[in-house]
Amino acid sequence: MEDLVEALFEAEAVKFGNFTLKSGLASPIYFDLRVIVSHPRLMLQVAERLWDVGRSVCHSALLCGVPYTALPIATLMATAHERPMLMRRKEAKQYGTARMLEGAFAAGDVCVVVEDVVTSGSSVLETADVLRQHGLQVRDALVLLDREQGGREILAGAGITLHSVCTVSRLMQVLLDRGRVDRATVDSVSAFISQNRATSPPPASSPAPSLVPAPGGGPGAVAQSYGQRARLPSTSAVASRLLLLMEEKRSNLCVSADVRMAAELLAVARAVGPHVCLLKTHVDALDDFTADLPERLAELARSHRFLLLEDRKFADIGHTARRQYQGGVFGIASWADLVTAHAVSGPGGLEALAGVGVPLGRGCLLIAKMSSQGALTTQGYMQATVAMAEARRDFVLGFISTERVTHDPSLLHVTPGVKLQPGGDDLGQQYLTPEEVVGRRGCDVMVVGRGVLEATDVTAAARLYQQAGWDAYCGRLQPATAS
Ligand code: 5BU
Repeated sequence: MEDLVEALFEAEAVKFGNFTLKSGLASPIYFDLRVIVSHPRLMLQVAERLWDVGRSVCHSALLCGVPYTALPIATLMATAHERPMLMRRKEAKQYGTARMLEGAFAAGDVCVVVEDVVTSGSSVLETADVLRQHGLQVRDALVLLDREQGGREILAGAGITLHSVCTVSRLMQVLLDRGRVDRATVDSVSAFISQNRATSPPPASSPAPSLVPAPGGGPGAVAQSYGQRARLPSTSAVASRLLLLMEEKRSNLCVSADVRMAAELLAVARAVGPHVCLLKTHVDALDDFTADLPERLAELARSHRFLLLEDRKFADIGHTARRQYQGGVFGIASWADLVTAHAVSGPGGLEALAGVGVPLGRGCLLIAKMSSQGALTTQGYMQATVAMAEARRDFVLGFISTERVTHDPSLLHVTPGVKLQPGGDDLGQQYLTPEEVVGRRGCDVMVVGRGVLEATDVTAAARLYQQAGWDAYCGRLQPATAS
């Protein structure tokens, strides 16, 4: 294995310096395993080492490489050991059979996923999802390099065991022992890895999460101010806009303006405008939506400095979701700063929404854990949602969730089901208090609908919630950063 590590270094499949990752994070280490196609002996070595770690699970399984880098690697493994292979397409063909998966298989067959590098596990999950949608069983994934940034745990949450040839720590030790890197480089890589771990949520049976610092000892999201988080390099432009606005207005309150008439909606926007960072709408529930309403709402949003969140909960296949976002009578993309979407339809739906939203500077909150009783948003689902968000950080600024699903300070947690009196309604809604949501659970924005709307004085109620949310936030900050 030591020789393989050195050969990867010589082929420049491992590099050190300052790199900006797909996620926007600045990293001192970069892996580019694509280069190994130019080094046939190295490719064979990689395939053999992967077979060695996966021998016990591969001997009777189909193999599928994550496109594109792992495709030739999986091919070498399959031919050398006479195992049948499957090929996953990244895009369905536009002609002939529109298949996403090529090769012969039957429902119930076991397939092992092969990948070059795993960070959060999202690319393995994407391929595993396609395989599972075709009735295949995916229980194991083989990877050459585990970056030790939470991928193993996230995959475990989705029922997949990760078998790795090498971890980044091991790789750094080998390169240090062989005089290829110095101690300072090893230290900067290990600091980066521990500060940028995608964390998995606690198991379903554990009590409500308490506030813990980020793994590795760095300041987690809950210990940093909104303003500090707005300025992190990994925070997207739209998330920064919201975080700065929250800091400036001293508000982590989103009022859910669930009313029947457009005039009522405008009146609520006017009444709560000074106290909120977000105004949430359900325009499809209005009795009298008209084309001029969005511009009138946008005007109020500009003058009171809040963002508009249309709680559309997109959940369809990409082709349909794109139309729903861009077109129709509501033309949501043209006015809503943020939208909500379910992860249930897989990455294609999100991809389509991002294709419309990103060029317009819009953002999306993925629904990780709903507030309603009996919601089917289970731990495995929540973890897969995090992985999906991480793969589209240019569009996804965080989650709708009743608990934190990641410690990453650049992702926001927006929580519905909030009232000063805990309890619920007769249709399964469950309420938590601002102190529980923001103070104890470490969520960032609280969504309040009826708690404000049913008050006799809507403005006074919004002010009360604003204060309660802000007190809970200040209480959770370290004394040094409390404002
Ligand atoms: P309430 O009146 O505070 O219960 O309103 C809550 C709002 O948040 C309402 O518009 C819901 O559609 C929305 N919501 C929610 O309550 N729970 C969820 O899990 C999601 C959205 Br997602």
